[in-house]
Amino acid sequence: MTAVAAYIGLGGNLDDPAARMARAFLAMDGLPGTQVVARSSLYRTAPVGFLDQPDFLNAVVRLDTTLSALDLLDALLALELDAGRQRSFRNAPRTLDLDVLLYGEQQISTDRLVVPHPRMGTRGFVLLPLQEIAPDLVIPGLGPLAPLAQACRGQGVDRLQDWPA
Ligand code: PH2
Ligand code: MG
Ligand code: MG
Repeated sequence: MTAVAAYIGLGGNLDDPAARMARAFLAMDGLPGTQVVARSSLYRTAPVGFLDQPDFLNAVVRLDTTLSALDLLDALLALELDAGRQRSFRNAPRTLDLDVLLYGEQQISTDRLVVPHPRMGTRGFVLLPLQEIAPDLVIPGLGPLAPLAQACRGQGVDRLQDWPA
């Protein structure tokens, strides 16, 4: 089976999210039929949606994977649980969030998964890290990434230099 390029958004704002994201990066690389082929820097980002919570760390990785989109979703949900993720309310603080942003050029709309991620087109914490690793990307249904990312400047998304060891 040929591999699909999938882009995954990582985020967290509780209990050392940088270390959790670094572990998630290795864990994703270890999924069946899956390799991490690019990763953005870490970004410190102002919370979106529910504002009264700590700043987030965010990043985006590209996976090449032979997993189906739903198998990939299930694998990422399992990694979130491993990281102690609890679901209290929408946009709540969290230890680790792993979102399927893009799965090849596919547009997917099922009960469990909508791809492209339905809110990614206006979120600087997704689009700016994504632009770092895939500047020429065209997002199915939304068009070229560059102008979408440009419109998100000013959302309080700051690139940090290093991932933790
Ligand atoms: N995730 C959300 C809601 N708000 N804000 C930032 N800065 N980063 C996130 O990852 C984030 C958010 C829902 O998943
Ligand atoms: Mg999310
Ligand atoms: Mg999520």
